[in-house]
Amino acid sequence: MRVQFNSAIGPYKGGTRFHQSVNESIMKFLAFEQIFKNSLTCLPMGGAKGGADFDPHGKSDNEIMRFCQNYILELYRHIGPRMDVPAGDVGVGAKEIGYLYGMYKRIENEFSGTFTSKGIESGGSLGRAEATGYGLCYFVEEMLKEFKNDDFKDKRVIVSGAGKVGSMAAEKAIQLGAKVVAISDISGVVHDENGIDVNLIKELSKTHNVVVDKYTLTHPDATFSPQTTDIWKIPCDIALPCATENEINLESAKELVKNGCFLVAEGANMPTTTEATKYFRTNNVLFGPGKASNAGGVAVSGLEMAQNATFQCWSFEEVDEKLHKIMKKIFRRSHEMAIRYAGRPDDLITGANIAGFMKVYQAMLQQGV
Ligand code: NDP
Ligand code: 2IT
Repeated sequence: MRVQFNSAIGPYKGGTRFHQSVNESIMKFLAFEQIFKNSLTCLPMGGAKGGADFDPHGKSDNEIMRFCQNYILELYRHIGPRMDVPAGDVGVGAKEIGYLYGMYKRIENEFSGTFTSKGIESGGSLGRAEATGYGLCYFVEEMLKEFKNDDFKDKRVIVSGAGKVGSMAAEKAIQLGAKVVAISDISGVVHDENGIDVNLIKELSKTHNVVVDKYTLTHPDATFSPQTTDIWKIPCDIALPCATENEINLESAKELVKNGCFLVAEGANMPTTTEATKYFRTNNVLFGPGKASNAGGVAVSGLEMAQNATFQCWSFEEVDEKLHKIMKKIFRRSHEMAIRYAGRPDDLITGANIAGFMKVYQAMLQQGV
C-alpha cells in the first residue's frame, strides 16, 4: 500500500516498510509525520509512506525479489520522479530498493531515479546509508551545545535497533567521542562496558537475521538479555531509540530518568509514547523529536534526487557536509520556533511542529485550498 498525503511543497516522498505490523493506520501516521519532516529539510518534498505486511526475515533473496517485483506491478503507475519517490525504511534497504527499481525500470523503460536509497551503482547517493544515524548525532550535537555547552565526548550512549539507523547512529556517536554501552535488536539487548564493537554489529546486520544474540560469542565480557526493553534500564547519559514505534513507554522513561539519562533523541519514528514524552519533559530531559532529529535520511534522499536529476555524483564528504548543514538548520529553526511560540527554548517538539507546518500551510494557501 502507499499513502500519498501531501504534495504542496514537492513530489510525494517517503519510505517503504516491509514488516508484519504494516497496516493503513500506521502508514497514515507515518505519511503525516513525513510531510512536516520533509518540510523541515527545506528541500522540495511532499509527504508519503508505503509498505506491506511482508516479513523479509528468513526469506531467500529470490523470494524477496519476487515479492518486490509483484509490489511494483501495481505501484508503478502511481510513482515517478516528479510524482512520488519511495525510499527504504524498516525491512527495506538498498537490496530491496534495487529489486523495486529494477522492476519499475523494466516497465517504464527509463532511468529517472524514482527511488532513493538505491545502491551506489544504481544511482544511489554516497552517504545515504549513513544519513539518518549520522544526522541524528549531528542534531544531538546541536542540542548538547545549545542547552548544555557540552558535546558527545565521554558520554554514555545507548542505542536501540541495530539496523540501518541504529548502527550508523552508534558509529557516529563513537566517532564524536562517546562510549556506546548497549545496542539491541528483536532478539534482545547486548551490554558491553568496554564499548560496543560497531563494526561487528554492522557486519552481522547485513542479513535480515537477528544479530545481537551472537555478539557475546566473540565478546565474552558483554552480557545479553533477550528482553528488548531491558536496554532502558542500563545507566546512560544519552538514549537514542532507533528501532520502532512506542519502544519507550512510561515505565522505561522512569528507568532512564532514575539512572541519570539527560537527553533522548528519536532516530526511529515515534519510538516514545505520549506518556513517556511528557515524563521526559517534566523531568527536564532534553528531547529531540523524530521529525526533526531523524530527518537526515530523507534530506539525503532529497540530495540523491538532485544528483539523479542533474546526472551528477557527489563525493561522500560533499554529501555529509550538506547533511551536517541541514541538521544544524533544522535544529536552529525548531529552536527559534520554540522560543517564539512555546516560551520554552528547549521545547523542540512544539518548535519542530510549527517550523515544519508553516511552509506546507503557506504553500497550500498560495495554491488555493
Ligand atoms: P531496519 O529494518 O534497518 O532496522 C530496524 C532494527 O530494529 C533491526 O535491528 C530490528 O531487529 C530492530 N527492532 C525491531 N523491533 C525492535 C524492538 N522492539 N526492540 C529492539 N529492536 C527492534 O530499519 P531502519 O533502521 O531503517 O529503521 C528504524 C527506525 O528508523 C524506524 O522507525 C524507521 O521508520 C525510522 N527511520 C528510518 C529511516 C531510514 O532512512 N531508514 C529514516 C528515518 C527514520 P531485527 O532486524 O532483528 O528485526
Ligand atoms: O522515515 C523516513 O524518513 C524514511 N524512512 C526515509 C524516507 C526517504 O524518503 O528517504
